[in-house]
Amino acid sequence: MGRTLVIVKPDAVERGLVGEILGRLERKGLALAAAELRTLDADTLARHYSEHVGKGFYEDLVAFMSRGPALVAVLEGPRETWRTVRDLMGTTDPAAAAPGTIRGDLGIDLTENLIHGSDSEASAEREIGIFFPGPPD
Ligand code: 3AN
Repeated sequence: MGRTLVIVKPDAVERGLVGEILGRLERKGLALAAAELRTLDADTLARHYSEHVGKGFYEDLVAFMSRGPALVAVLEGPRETWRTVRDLMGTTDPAAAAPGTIRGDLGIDLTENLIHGSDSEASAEREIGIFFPGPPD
């Protein structure tokens, strides 16, 4: 069993795409293990995006990610769930993401790219710990 962290970002919530995006993950066969609509604060985002702190786009990224509620969720699947989610998401820049992926079908902007998914097993466990601290169910 593999778990990963997903954030349906504020742009997707504003556009009414939460159901579309979670639906794609669920139709693939992944299961929701936890989910909550939350407005993310700067401290939480600095932990989550620690590798991007100080980069040119970081301030814009935090302003965007905290401007309204996001849907934070844990998805479960049989194995390497993080990779399954990343494949369904498409590449970081929606303008270049393949048709058939979430970003390729639904987005065009590099910062407002709809969804976050952990990029490794280790990232998934680290990020789940940030957003859903406490013992696992
Ligand atoms: P991904 O979300 O595909 O894992 P990361 O972790 O490299 O991509 O980047 C985190 C977020 O930072 C992206 N989802 C995007 O919103 C934003 N981002 C990344 N690179 C850039 C960039 N060059 N310019 C603007 N925003 C960026």
